Amino acid sequence: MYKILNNDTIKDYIDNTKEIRDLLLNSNESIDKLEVSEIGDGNLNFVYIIKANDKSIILKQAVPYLRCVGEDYPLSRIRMTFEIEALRKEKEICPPFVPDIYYSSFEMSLVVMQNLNHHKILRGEMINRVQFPHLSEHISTFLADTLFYTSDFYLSSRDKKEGVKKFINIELCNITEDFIFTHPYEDNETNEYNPKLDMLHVKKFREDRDVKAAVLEMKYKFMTNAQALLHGDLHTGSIMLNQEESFVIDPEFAFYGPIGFDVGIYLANLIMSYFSLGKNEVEYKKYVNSCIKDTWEKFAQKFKNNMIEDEKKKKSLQFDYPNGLSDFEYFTNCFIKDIFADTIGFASCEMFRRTVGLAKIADITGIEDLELRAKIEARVLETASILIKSKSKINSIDEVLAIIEKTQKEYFNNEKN
Ligand code: SR1
Ligand code: MG
Repeated sequence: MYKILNNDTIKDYIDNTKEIRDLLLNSNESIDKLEVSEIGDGNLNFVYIIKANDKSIILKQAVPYLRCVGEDYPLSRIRMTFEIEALRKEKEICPPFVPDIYYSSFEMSLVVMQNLNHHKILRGEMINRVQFPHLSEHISTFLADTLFYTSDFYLSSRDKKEGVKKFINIELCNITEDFIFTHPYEDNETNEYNPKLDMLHVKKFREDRDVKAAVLEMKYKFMTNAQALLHGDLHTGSIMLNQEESFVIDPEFAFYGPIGFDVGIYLANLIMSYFSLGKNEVEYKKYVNSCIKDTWEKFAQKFKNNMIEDEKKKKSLQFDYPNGLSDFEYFTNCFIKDIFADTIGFASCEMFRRTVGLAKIADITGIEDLELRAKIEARVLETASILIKSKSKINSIDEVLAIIEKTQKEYFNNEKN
């Protein structure tokens, strides 16, 4: 029977769950040996680290409400089922980038997994200005492989539709539909504003016909375009890493959606990290810039390679003629061009919502000087507006970087100090 665990009751639960007990204790050892602490700082769930005998595990439990709002916002625990199933699928496709799962219980809405105690959350590391040489290589592979191997390009029609059915994640999709695609563009009570942000910046994008039309287009795609199994919440807080390894965690928002959503959410978080940097942080800016460029370019190349290699293996009759493979390659370029426009569109929506919506990001909220923070937020909103309106006309990631750079330069040039 389901019960919400806490620091005290968790020991008894482990005592009665042999699979977990055996991970930490010898059979004759008492549960008093267990050290438990709750370390979750996310918006949805409770996360415990449990240690004994130099061993440790992570236990993550979903509660029947949205943690960051409280019990007034009920949320079904079924999200843990989606998280467990998505972790399993991602592990099958990309083993080096997904933590090991040791135990799971649908009844208790919990999962027990590898404690990544030699790894840290990417967002925090970016705030501390740490560089990771393999990050873009790893994340681009994770994106290209999870998104390709769950798509119609790779799966049979039946298997793909079974996948779509398995991952009908109504409630968490609803959160995204509300908090990314709806509330930030209306006067909604859940929105939160930096008191120093001039509301004219908010009015400007909220009353821009072309922004509104583009946001609705992205929302509609999110709701209808079941291209591949998405992580669904791939921001920099969903990655744990060190200098050698990177792990993608927290896929409870997983569902079949548009490929550009995962790529766009991740790039948006890099872009906002870039905007949070000061004028003189030249070296780190260069690094974040390279992450944005490399992630997109490597992802696009790897996804295309996956498509071409798969086509070579399948040798479909449709392309069985002398120029067949190069014509298929032409198709892969057209496909990636569409994904790029979607990526820019979804990235822009993430930038709007992280600025005026409920869930913010520490890269920017951590800036204590509210006036300075407001200037950064205004730049994020302006850049998101430019990007979303020109998403179909932008041909390369370098053009995206040039738009970001231009907004940043104009701001620094207007600054007196
Ligand atoms: C209302 S929940 C806020 C956000 O937390 C999650 O990490 C998702 O990004 C969601 O939109
Ligand atoms: Mg999360």
